[in-house]
This record gives sequence, C-alpha cells and structure tokens, in this order.
Amino acid sequence: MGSHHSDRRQFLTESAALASLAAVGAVQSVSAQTPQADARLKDPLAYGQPSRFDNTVRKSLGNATPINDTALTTPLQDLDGIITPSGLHFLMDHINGIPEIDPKEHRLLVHGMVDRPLTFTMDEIKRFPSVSKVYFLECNANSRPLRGPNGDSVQLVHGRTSCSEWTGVLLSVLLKECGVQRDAQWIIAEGNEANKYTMSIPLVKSMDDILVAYAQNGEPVRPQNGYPLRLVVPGWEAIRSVKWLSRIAVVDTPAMSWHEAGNNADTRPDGKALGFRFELGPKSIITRPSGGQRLPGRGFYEITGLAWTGAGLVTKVEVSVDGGKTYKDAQLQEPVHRFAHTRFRFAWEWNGDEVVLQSRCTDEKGEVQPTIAEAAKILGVTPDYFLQADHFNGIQPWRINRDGSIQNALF
Ligand SMILES: Nc1nc2c(c(=O)[nH]1)N[C@H]1C(S)=C(S)[C@@H](COP(=O)(O)O)O[C@H]1N2
Ligand SMILES: [Mo]
Repeated sequence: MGSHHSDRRQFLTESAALASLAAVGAVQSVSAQTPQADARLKDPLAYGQPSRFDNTVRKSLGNATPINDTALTTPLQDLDGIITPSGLHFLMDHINGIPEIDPKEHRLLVHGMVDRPLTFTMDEIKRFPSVSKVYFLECNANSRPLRGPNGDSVQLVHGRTSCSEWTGVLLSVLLKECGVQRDAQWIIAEGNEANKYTMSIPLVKSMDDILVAYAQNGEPVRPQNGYPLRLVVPGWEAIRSVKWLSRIAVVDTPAMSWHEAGNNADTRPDGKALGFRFELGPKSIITRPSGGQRLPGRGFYEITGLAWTGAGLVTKVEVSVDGGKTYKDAQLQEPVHRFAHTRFRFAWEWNGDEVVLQSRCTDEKGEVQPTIAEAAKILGVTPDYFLQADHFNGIQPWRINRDGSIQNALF
C-alpha cells in the first residue's frame, strides 16, 4: 500500500495510456479558468436563474426516515422532455450537511487488489478519454409513501428519480490503469463526507459501464449531487452511485457496510432481508394529469409521463384510460436512450366521467411493469408491504373524479 500517495510525475510514468496525452502538452488547469463563485452572486446575469414567475422547485419529504436524511424530490409534474435541470435533481443524503470540497484538494485513491495503487487528482481524471451519457438515477426508496397526506402528489411519491447527462471517465479505465488482480470480485466505493458512506459493487459491473462523473448537464456536478466527483451506476438502485467519491478499494468480498447490509436491506415479514438488490425493474408514471392536479373540464388532454428500466432500453409504454382493462400504445419521444428517462405521450379526450388512468412499461428484456399485486408476489410480500418499504415499480393508477380532481387510486 506504500505507493498509493503517488505524485503527479509518478502517476504519469506509471500510466501507459496517458503517455501519449502527456506529450500533447499542458492543458491549462480547468479550475484556473473557472470564475470566482462570488462573481455569480454579484451579477445575476453571470449565472442565469429561472423567471421569477416560475416556481418549479424541489420539495422535502421532511423526516422521511428516522436518521438524518435529506430527501428532496424532483417536481416531475412540472417538467418536460427527459432532462432534469441540475438544480431540480432529487437529493438523498444519509448525512447532516453537504461536504464542501475544494476540487484542487480532492483526490481519488484506488487501491487494494491492484498491481499499482494510485491517487488521481481532478485534473488527472479529466485527462482520460471522457464519456457523456444520459442516465437516470432512482432511489431504492422512491414511490413511498403511497398513502397519507403525500400520497396524491406525483412529486412526493415518485420524485426520487431524475435524469441528467453525466460526463466523466469510465470506472473501468481507472481500474485498468491500476491493474486489477485476478481474484478480485468487488469494489468498495467510499464518499468523503464525515461518515464515509460506503457501498460494495460487483467487479463485473465496475468493469462495464459505471461512470466516474465530474459533470452534470454540461457543468460541474452540483455540490449536493457529489461535487466534484461521483459514481453513476446506470440502471441500478441509486444507493450504489456514491457521491463525493474519494476511495475505491478492489476486494474479494463485499464490505457489508451499514448502508448496504443494515439500512437498505429491508426485512420482509418472514424475516429474510432484501439485501444486495441492484437492477431496477421496468417502471413508468403518468406525470400529467396526476394526483393533486385538477382538470378544468372535459375535452382534449395530452397524457404524458416518464418510463425507465434497469434493463437499458424502454421499448414500449402503454396507457390505459379504463383502470387497466385495456391498454393502447403511447408514443415514445425521441431520442430514447438506454438507462435514461423516456418521455411518452398519449392523446386523450375526457368525457367528464370518473376514470382511472395508468401506464405500463415494457423493456428490452421483454419484462413488463407489474401491477402492485404482481410486484408484491415477486418479493413474496402482500401489497401493503409497499406502504413502508422500498423497491416499488408497480403500475400507478390515478383516479380522475367528475369534478376534475385527481387522486392516487392505489390504496
Ligand atoms: N457519499 C454518499 N453517496 C450517496 C449517498 C450518500 O448519502 N452519501 N446517498 C445515496 C442514495 S441513497 C441515493 S438514492 C443517491 C442519490 O443521489 P442524488 O442525491 O444525487 O440524487 O446517492 C447515493 N450516494
Ligand atoms: Mo437512495
């Protein structure tokens, strides 16, 4: 482990892939080109803000859990297209306060079962070939609570998912740089907030498509979303997408950290824990019209919403306007990206009767979004399990009453 505090020169000599980049010459330090943060505060045009007539904002779930969580939800009902503006990305933190990290001081250490333990500065990470991908994140606790004062709001129930264009370097590139040893099976990723949030991820996924991201929608990742560096693990429960990433240990067994073996391993009624759940199932939500809204009268409406799946591509979204008796294909808005939110639209004429609207997603693996009854069966629980537990990807019905008001029709 002695060599992991390599200086810049040692990093470059040890790095075969970067040798040619070094010859290109010095790229000016990115941080040196960034204006002072207070320039933004002094000049409202230095960094643009939404119109003062627009009040599209995140909402807090309050004390969602007994620990010191921050839980802020994306206003899905107010957004269009598939990109979540960075300032509206949902937030889930198991900490008190956001770490303030100077990117010049930040380091990523990769060590453990590797031939060459290395530390990377932010400038070094940005010299590797970069990748930009549109990926959603969804908290494993999304779509909870389904009942109670929050149950009628698409934002408060389902707003713990967002979608950004993330830019960074593939984790596999950094791991190859260090030379992963043959018996390695897992990585343990750690954030550098005070309590060192820790997650284990199988090496197979780590060598595949995980991003070590420094940019979100074209600008540096927001402080709350992991500035200056975070993992983005496409298609998997967002608990693995470690923010403020500062250490990766390559190992042969998972850490069984509190966040993966305690807090996020829900216990079923039979006493078995739902630990190490990775890939998210197919899911879709009608965001307009949705709970808490009110239709002004009969006539034409465009039903719209979002679909996503841990399998990769959303291949079909169907909409039912009769509570699931019959479904018709919705239109998918281009471009459709793998592991991204997919926008769907469906033209509809409301005749003023009470109706139940719902959507159903099918993905590239041929998996179909389940009803709540089917979802419960998959986990071996009863539907009311989802009133207090995680991992709900069931169909969300919204009831439109004769007066145009809309409610959650699940419970
Ligand atoms: N370091 C660190 N990483 C973290 C967390 C955290 O508390 N600390 N929360 C995790 C959880 S539970 C989720 S759902 C996602 C949320 O990412 P976001 O806040 O950028 O939306 O980050 C994950 N990564
Ligand atoms: Mo989460």
